[in-house]
Amino acid sequence: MRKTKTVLAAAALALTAALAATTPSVASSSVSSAPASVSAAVMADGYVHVWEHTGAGGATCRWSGDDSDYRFNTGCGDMNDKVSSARNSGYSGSYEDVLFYENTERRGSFVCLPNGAYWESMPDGWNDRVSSHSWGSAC
Ligand SMILES: [Ca+2]
Ligand SMILES: [Ca+2]
Repeated sequence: MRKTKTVLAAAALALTAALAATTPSVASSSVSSAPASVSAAVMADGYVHVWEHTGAGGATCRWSGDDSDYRFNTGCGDMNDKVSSARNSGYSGSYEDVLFYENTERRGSFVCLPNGAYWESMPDGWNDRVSSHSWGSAC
C-alpha cells in the first residue's frame, strides 16, 4: 500500500510536469477504470499502456515511444517483470504494433500486441516478464 501511494504520487508529479510542458487539454485520470465493454473497441490515444495486475489493475505506465528498460520510468516507477495486462491504443500506421521483450534493451524473446488490442492478461508464459518494448509493424 505504501509503495502504491509512492508510485501514484510520482505519477501525479510527472503528469503535472508533462501537462505543464505540453497542452492541458490532454488531461487524463491516472486511475484507469474503463468499463469492460470498452475494451473491444479501444480509443486510440497514441500510447501503449501496461498494468501491474490483470484486468488493467494496480500501478500503470504508458508510453508513446519505445522504452528500453522498465526498471526506470518517469512518472510510474519500476514496472520490470511486473506487467500483467496491456493495451495498445497507439495510432494506426507504420509503427502501430508493440513488441514486448523479456529482457531490457529489447533483447530475448518477444510477443507482439497488435494495434487496438487489449490483453486482460498476458499470453501464456508472459506474466511478470516484460522488461522493454518497441513499436513496430510485426504482428
Ligand atoms: Ca504483475
Ligand atoms: Ca524480464
